[in-house]
Amino acid sequence: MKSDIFKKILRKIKQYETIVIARHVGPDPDAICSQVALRDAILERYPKKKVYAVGAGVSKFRKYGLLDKIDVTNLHNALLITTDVPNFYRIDGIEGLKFKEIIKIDHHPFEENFGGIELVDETACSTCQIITELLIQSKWPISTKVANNLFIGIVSDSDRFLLSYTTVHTFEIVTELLKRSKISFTKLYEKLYERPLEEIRFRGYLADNLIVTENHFAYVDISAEVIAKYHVDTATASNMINDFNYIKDVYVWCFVTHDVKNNVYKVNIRSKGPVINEIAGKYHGGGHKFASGVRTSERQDIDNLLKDLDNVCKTYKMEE
Ligand SMILES: [Mn+2]
Repeated sequence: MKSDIFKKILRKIKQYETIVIARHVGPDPDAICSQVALRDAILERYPKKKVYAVGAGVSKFRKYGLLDKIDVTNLHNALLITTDVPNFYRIDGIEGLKFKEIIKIDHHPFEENFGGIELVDETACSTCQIITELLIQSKWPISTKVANNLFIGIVSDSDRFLLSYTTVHTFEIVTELLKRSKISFTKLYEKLYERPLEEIRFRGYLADNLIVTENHFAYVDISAEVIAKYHVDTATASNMINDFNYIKDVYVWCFVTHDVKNNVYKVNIRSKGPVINEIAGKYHGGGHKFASGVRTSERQDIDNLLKDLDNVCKTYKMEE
């Protein structure tokens, strides 16, 4: 029963003096907001505890709250809570941490057991949805600061309740969150969706340069020169992948960004039907059935991946 796991988690939080909360590398708003909201909620309930949200900061997400710059190697007997990450190696900022127990809270398809308490709800639209549920069950008061972040994480990961992971339960949880916290949620959209003009122009480039195959597979291969020309960064395209959701007759679409500095190709893939996470898995990637990513330093991997994605569209087209 989910409510039993919630109780167990709340008991562990009560029990530990030092709690470290971590999420995946290359965070998105759900990852950042889930860890920051959980940290703040625990601190509001237990002000004397030492609770840290760790991992590399991302300047554009500073508006959701600051991360704790601490040396985790000095912490002992900590409770480690991971949010929004299914595999241990992708947890950011815990190197050298001697944690005593671990709790995983995640909504990605299950990948591996961390050996602690596992709260994996693949039906949740976001990790923030699960954290909200946990806080509702805890009966702790939910502050404006915490509620704002939870709402942003839910809205962002479900792409404004557009994606298929959005369920009746999502709306129930959100309704409860809004009732309890009374936050001005429509004001938060500006915080979440405001972007620099450079990004809007870059989105125009993506739309202009999208290649669509006869099998209904669409992709853009973005060079380092283009990134420099538009004054954007190597994460910009991946944050725009959902802007291309409703293109008629496109089944799968993908952006490949070449990050020359770190010698890595970052790939974001979305699908309207064909299952793509197994294909991503072949190239050191993974994710959800219809929303996946890949990171590889090999150009050959990219060429093969694009071929595989085109092929999965071809098969899908024949089955249609
Ligand atoms: Mn998420």
